[in-house]
Amino acid sequence: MRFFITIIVIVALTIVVFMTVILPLIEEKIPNGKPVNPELNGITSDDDDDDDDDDDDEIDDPPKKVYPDVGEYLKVKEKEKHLTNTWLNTKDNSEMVLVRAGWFWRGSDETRSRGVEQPKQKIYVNSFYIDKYAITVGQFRKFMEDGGYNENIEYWSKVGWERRRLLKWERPRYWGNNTFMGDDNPIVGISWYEAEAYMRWAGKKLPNEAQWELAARGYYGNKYPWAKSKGDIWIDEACNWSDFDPKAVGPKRLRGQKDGFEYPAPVNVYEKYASPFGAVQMSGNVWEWVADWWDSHYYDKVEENPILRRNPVNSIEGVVQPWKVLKGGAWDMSPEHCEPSYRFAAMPESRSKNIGFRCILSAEIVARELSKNSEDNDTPDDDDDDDENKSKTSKGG
Ligand SMILES: [Ca+2]
Repeated sequence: MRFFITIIVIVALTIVVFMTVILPLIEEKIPNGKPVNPELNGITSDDDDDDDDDDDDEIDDPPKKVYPDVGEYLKVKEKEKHLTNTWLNTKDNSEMVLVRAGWFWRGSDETRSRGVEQPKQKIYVNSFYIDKYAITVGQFRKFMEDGGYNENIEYWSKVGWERRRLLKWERPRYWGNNTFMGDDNPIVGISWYEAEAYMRWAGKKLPNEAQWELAARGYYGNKYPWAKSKGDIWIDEACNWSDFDPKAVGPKRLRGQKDGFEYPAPVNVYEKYASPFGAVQMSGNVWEWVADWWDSHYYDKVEENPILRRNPVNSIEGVVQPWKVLKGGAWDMSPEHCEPSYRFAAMPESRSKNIGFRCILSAEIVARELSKNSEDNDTPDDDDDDDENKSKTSKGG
């Protein structure tokens, strides 16, 4: 009997010791019972609640309200308060304007243009800077003087250089034609590959279709760039389009009776009709090459795949339609073509007198330059680095 009592006491004591001493020690070694990702150096993210491996459906749907609601916009602004509203890319002396990250409406509900702008959809784009103006003849001349078409093969992609050799591109197609040669006129007659070589020389990139459209329309899917201050209606004098009057006789038939220009206008005309971010002539004057390959069903694909709703860019060359996307309309196009939602396309080898381009820089690159500059300013330094390939903040507003 005594033996059994001793056994029961020992078992009871063992259980008590296990519960009160050993168990807490074991639990302490597994904080919150969560695995820690060694790649994150022990840091766990705020939304670390889902530890399932299979969280493909974690990509957020776009918020119900279109960004920016003021609170969210201010949050991004606070996070990026180091970014200046404007930037000067000193390599090609181009003013650039900041477009802050956010969701925006792209596409159009209108059933015109073969339905390629549908469905209208919410897209998220990271912060970037875009050229305030299209690249000019004067800027392109600098690229040429810097050996852009000659031995500087590093400016060209492999495919671009092959095309240049094969098709004997030595200069833009209309170079020397006075109609297109004003220094402040947009460069035209350049293929997509020549635009690509320029952007590499200038240390910039071509915008993708989503970036271009956000820069032109703003977050709310405005129909026209000037909507912010002028209402969202077509204005004959707000951009250079084909205001050609076939019924008129004599000089009045010419394009330019309403907007002032029969052929391409200098890039700084119509400044007061700039986009919400300050980009000028996002409608009319010249079509602009963007990075994306053409796909008439691309918006459907984006709609079906939530991952594509953030920073979408179509990098797949079409087999039947190996074209690049063009945006913005041109001096010889109708108002409909000049709507920023309108999608157009051309062979990348096309060198048309109504196609030009502008460039972008990611906000990360500018942020890096800004912090470099502020470090430079901390130490007195008289060196003038103007001819180096680096950028500085613009003093202008
Ligand atoms: Ca015109």
